[in-house]
Amino acid sequence: MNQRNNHRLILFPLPFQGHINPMLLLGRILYARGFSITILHTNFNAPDPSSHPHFAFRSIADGLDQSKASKSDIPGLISLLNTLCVSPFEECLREMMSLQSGEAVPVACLISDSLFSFTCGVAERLKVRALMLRTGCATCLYLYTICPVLKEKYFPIHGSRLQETVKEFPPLLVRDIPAMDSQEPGLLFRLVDDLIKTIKSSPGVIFNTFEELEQPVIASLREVLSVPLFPIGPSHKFCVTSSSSSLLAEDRSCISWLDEQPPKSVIYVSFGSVAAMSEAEILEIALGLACSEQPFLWVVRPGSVCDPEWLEKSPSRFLEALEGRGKIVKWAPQKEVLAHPAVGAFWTHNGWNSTVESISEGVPMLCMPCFADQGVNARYVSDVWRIGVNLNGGLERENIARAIKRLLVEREGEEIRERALVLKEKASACVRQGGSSYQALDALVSHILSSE
Ligand code: U2F
Repeated sequence: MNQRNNHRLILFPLPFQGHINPMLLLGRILYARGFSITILHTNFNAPDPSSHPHFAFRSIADGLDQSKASKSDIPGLISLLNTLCVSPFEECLREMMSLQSGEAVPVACLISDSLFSFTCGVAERLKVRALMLRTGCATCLYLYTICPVLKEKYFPIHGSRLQETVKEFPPLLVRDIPAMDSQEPGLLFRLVDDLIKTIKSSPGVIFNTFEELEQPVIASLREVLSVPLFPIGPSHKFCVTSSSSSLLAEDRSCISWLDEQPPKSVIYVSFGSVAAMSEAEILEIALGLACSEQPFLWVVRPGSVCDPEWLEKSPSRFLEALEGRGKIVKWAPQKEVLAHPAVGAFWTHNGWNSTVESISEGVPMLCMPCFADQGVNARYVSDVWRIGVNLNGGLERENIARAIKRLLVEREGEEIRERALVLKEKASACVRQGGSSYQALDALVSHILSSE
């Protein structure tokens, strides 16, 4: 399996957890196909090389003043990185491609996160091909291609229209259209515009999705973009061994806690690596979990809560629920948690990685999208694939408890689980030899090698 093919790939992830994970997974997959892998990364949110001993790591000095980088303005941060990284990235890539660089294996291709829109231009100047990794779903990218129409017709989004169906793309509702706060008005539209231009001029786009999940949209996207698309998901299912690219330490005590719980009884709660909650929201979640009377495993990430002392101030009812029935960790080995037989449902923000990981294990979802593509992902989970429910009615304790019981206790939950298991089987089949993602991976490898 590990016969080297004398080609080096340079992978350049956007420095956020939800982008680092799929890029490093892609590196592992392509390493197993014989490529040498170099991860080029920013100093900001740098991945830990010790978890990936087979990869080479090189950092570029992004010059980001972390104290000034607003983590609540993600579009602003992405835009800033797109400015700060250009010169150090070009310098580093040039050095790696020069004969003097001392790299034993020549560079065959660059694979960049598609939100780094400047990499295409640099690659063109240095005459290296730059494939793009898109870390969201294909459906969302398709929506971005019709962004001018949506902008014209639905923006600014008014409360009265939130429940309206998007006529150009049912069953999406206006509330699901990707949006994200930024201090600079219109910045999200500019980023989307850059993203589509970058992708259209690239030699190919890789996705962590699979044909059976997102057809016919993948076909429409192929037509609109006119570039080769490689849906190779669920990518983590190509890797036999697990290895973490977490920026936070995983608390493995939750696995032994899960071992003690009855099968399919636990609601796993995690809202990803970016979303933050107000104190009032956290309290409502805590009381909703307490009222649900079901076991729960809850990830409360440092930085996702305004007041780090919130647990000490929690009402006694919640603390009682923690006596054996609940477990809180700062960061979990999520893929392992979702694969655990005790987990019966996943309350998620529907970041694309979490959505795919849940689908791969056949775990029904309670959807609570926060921003960006998450509304689209959640709508597909609840209305298209019908493997979860939306937290309609808002973040309110009785409502939360009711939704959890719908999934874990009631007949409706069983039907949802049956559909989720059918989709899980499709996800497993597509990474097996001859499956759609397996073929897409073969095609990707040939595509990379044909660039010579
Ligand atoms: C952004 O999403 P997030 O990073 O907030 O969420 P995910 O896409 O679900 O990715 C989170 C990853 O972190 C892992 C989890 C996922 O691979 O398994 N993880 C973990 O290991 N332990 C934990 O306790 C919690 C999570 C963005 F906000 C979304 O809108 C995008 O869809 C996404 C991809 O572009 O990036």
